[in-house]
Amino acid sequence: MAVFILIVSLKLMSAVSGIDFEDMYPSDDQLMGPTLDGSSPVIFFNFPFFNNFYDTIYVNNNGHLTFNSQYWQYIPQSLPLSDNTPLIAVFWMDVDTRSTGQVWYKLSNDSALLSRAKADITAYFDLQTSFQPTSVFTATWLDVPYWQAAGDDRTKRNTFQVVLVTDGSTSFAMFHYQKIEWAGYANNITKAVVGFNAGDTLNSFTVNNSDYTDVINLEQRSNTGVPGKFIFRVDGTTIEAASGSELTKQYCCHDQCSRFLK
Ligand SMILES: [Ca+2]
Repeated sequence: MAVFILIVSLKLMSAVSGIDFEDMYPSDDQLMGPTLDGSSPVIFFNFPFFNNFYDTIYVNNNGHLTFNSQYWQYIPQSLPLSDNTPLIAVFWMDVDTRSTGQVWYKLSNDSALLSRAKADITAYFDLQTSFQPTSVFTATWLDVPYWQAAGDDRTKRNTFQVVLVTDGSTSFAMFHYQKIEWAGYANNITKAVVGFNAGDTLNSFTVNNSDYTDVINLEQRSNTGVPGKFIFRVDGTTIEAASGSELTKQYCCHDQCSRFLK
């Protein structure tokens, strides 16, 4: 009996995951080639971010998006950055897709997808009931390993996604964490960074603030009530978190101020 319980327990433990894969958005359009620190070519996409308007975006292999140029930096940095790079860190760590794992992205104005995005946004932002998105940009890191993973870590994979939604003046970012099995190098001292950087060296918002445990458990956390699903409004001076059930306990915004949400 004890063995049976142990087996069941192990299966339950291994089944822990974040947002269901079928609840992620489609991104099956452009596939980035195998790369260590490469980026997509320029993608023309109008997106308001931290009181600025950008008309280009890049998907970078190491778990981030940038607006003005490709960005190869593989070592996650504390936010705000000191180098004037506006950046969305979905899961900033040293991804390596040279032998396995894929990074996909897709820009769409498909009406069904826009309706789905509108429903997602208006479910959590009370003042956005009239919001009519005009485009959705999705990037997905699918079963990606990290650079020089050794030992047991060689089989660990992460699957996560960012969905950008905008009507041209108001904009939102959804983070979807389906499976997070690694969050740093073997020593776990360098950990993934998740958040938003305005690029003015002053304004930023960091989702995971404290330690390795925070970021390795992102798939079970949320600001929407759905494990592994976060939504933020990102067009203004400050980042606004979704008003759903707060499963994530710690946030950080604007330098080092931190606050607990419920
Ligand atoms: Ca890399």
